[in-house]
Amino acid sequence: MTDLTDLGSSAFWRVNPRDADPLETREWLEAFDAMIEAEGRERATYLLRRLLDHARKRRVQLPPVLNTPYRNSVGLADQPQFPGNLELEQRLSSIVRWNALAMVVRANRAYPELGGHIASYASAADLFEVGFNHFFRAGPAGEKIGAAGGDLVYFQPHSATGVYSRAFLEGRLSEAQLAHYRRETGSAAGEGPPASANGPAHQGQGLSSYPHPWLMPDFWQFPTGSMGLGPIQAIYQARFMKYLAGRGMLDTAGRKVWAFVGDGEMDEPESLAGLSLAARDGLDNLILVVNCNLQRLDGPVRGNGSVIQELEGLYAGAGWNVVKLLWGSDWDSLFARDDDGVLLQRLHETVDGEFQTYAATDGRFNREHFFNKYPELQALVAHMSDDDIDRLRRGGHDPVKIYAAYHTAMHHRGQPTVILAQTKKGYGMGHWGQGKMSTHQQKKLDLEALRAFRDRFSLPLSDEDIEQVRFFKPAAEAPEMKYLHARRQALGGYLPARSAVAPKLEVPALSQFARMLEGSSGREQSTTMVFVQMLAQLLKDAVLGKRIVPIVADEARTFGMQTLFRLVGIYSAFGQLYEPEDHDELLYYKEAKDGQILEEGINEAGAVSSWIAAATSYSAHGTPMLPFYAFYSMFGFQRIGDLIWAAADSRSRGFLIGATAGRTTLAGEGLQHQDGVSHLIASTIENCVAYDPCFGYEVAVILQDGMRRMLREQEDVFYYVTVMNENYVQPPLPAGAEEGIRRGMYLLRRSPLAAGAKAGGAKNMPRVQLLGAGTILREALAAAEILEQEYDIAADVWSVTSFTELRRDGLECEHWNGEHPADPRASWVEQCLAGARGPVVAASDYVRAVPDLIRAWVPGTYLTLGTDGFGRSDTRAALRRFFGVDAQGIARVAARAATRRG
Ligand SMILES: Cc1ncc(C[n+]2csc(CCOP(=O)(O)OP(=O)(O)O)c2C)c(N)n1
Repeated sequence: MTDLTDLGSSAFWRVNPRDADPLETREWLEAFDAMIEAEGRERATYLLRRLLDHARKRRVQLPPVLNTPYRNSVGLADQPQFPGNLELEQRLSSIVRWNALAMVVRANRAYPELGGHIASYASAADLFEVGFNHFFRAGPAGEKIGAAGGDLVYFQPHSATGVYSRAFLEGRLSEAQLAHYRRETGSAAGEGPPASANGPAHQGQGLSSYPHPWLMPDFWQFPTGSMGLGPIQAIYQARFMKYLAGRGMLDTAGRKVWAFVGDGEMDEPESLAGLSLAARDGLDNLILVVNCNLQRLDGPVRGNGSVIQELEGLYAGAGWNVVKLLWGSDWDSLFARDDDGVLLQRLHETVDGEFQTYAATDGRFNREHFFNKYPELQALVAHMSDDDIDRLRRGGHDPVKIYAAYHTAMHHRGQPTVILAQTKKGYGMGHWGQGKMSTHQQKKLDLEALRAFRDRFSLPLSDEDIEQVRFFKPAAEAPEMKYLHARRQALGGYLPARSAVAPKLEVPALSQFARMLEGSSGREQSTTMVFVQMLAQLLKDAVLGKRIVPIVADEARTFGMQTLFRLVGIYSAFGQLYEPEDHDELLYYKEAKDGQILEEGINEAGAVSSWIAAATSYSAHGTPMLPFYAFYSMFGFQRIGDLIWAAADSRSRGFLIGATAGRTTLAGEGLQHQDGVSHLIASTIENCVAYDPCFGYEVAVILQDGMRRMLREQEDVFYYVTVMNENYVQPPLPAGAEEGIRRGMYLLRRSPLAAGAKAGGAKNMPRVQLLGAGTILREALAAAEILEQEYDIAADVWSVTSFTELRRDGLECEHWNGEHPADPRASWVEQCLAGARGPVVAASDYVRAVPDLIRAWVPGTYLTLGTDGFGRSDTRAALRRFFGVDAQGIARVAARAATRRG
């Protein structure tokens, strides 16, 4: 047998080193067996532990103990009886496979640019189907403790075709919908009205490329299309379900979160980001299935090693229950006869690049290159024909083995489970796709390949059906169709299905926030403090209090939120097993099983995943929650923008609070921390309502309105509100300002000089309109004083709470006016500035592109000031001077513009 020590570190995960003294080894093993026989497995574990301790003391190098042999974790003896009808399930999965393939082939025949994938679902089909037939429970999400709710399934995104295909058989999607896979706008000739910029997001009857709740709100629950976001969202969803239960909000016992991910996808940092949390919190409601077809897009995932062994070590090391699902039932007898371990040895020395080749070749090739390597192995398969060898299935293609693995995972307690399922990419696509290097991109199959597929899966399709690539659905009374429906009925209904049924909640009236509306009576206060006060008040609200989910990523003290630790506690699956260092203080660090705060540590991706779970709880659990995730604004849209995009797709409802916001307001932290862009990025997200308020009363109006829209009106929007750490006196709410605050701008200061001018004084006195946002509004107010005192220029000052909302309103008016030329509407910007004289100068703590968003609706001269470029450290005053957004800078620009005109 080969000496495997020369295989190098790439084979580290597989290799069993050479046995220098087999006889001695056997004696040790026999003694070990005898001990197990006599004293049981527990004693064996104890002895092993002692032996390991002893070996460590003697400085003996330990083997990688987290890896188990390259075999199924569930042994034949522990395998449960398969409860289904294998023949009918086989027939069903073949039909689902066909329709999934047909969708892609038809779409690309007609329009080659549409794309799509065949090979991924071909590898995942059996994994999905066993779930659908035996495990995924559906059920209405419920408000009440004890209400049954279904399982939540995160599907591997580019296998969406298989989910559509099954829903077609179930009668939930029509043939026309399948025929419109990846054609969603309905804008082709004769297919309904063209989608307009402001029209409904989804007008056509087409199916989205990947799972997108935004596009198919009755169907998809969880967006997974961006690799890595599925696994992290699933982990935090499972944790959120424990949180809901821990807090007595909802009984989530028995419900599972299933997530199907690719082995290539496991390379994403987000895929791994939640691993230790899942184990730490003992998320036994989570089952992650990694579809290990050993390939990703370009080639093998670990050509020179073993992705399965690597992942096993990783998950086991993090504390997960690992179930390997590697070989189908036909391997059982081979392993049973593998007395000298030669089969296992051969598997261990084979790297994934070779396994791929074995997947792409036939039985004869496999015999010659895999089995014939050692005489003992050759003998092991001597009784098998090449076809028999060809038919040896990998675990992820054998429903019996899949069932056994899922069953084990379902009954495991105290840990999350990962199932490492070995499959073949492009399974059943023959030499046109199976195991081929380029199979991921395969979108078209010729007639010969389609016929071969039909024969391979015994599909009752004529040559004509094949030529037309017709979808196939058996008659309603066909036994497989009855079986399909019966299975789903037994499991509570059909899924995926997204619901938005949840109670509408009453939110406090604005008047209840009198403290914030009245101003700070001369005391200096930051908007962050106002936000925290408001949050503290909301936590005591009779209706909303328990639904608030404060979330932080280790910055609570930065934002002055530590007072909440004691007030509502920090959620911990284990309560508090230690006496906190500050226990004798009033506001000590309190962890509790029913704690309300989610303290995620330095993990923005995890924190926003928690936020998504809470912000979509109205849908996934029928239980509306109101999450506030407060973070360093620079580490939001920029750092974890893709997750926020997924949140938007998920129709999240909740508040993102960008704290320590602004490029010159967060003074000393410098280039990496100072945010001048988040509002620009926020403006690109259709359902993100973003505000950059300056004063506490503006924060109060915005948050109250947000709660109203999201919880009472149940609009699918979420809010991004920036708050700052600069302290200044908070003025009271000016009479009648609410509407302007909500719509994006209002007149805060009318120039006293201009009032005099009206009365007949300086009639032609130059005048300017200053627009200020965030703390830069205060610079605009100061600039107005300078203009009046030093330049004799009258200046009106407008507080702009949201350039992005103003733009949205402008675009809507534009669209309306295009459709209704006889009944034109003016945008809010136009309405506000209609009677205003003089050039308009806007300044904010963000890049100039932010105020530029409203340029189209500003009459006359419009000059914008901002903080373009990189941030840097200095005092606020120096930074504002540097970027030209200080009072002097604004005044200078305004004066020049006013006098030029004058
Ligand atoms: C963040 C991100 N990067 C890249 C892609 C493009 N992409 C889609 S599928 C895929 C390969 C996936 O391989 P794997 O996870 O092994 O799944 P398989 O198709 O092999 O089952 C890639 C790179 C993506 N969807 N998301």
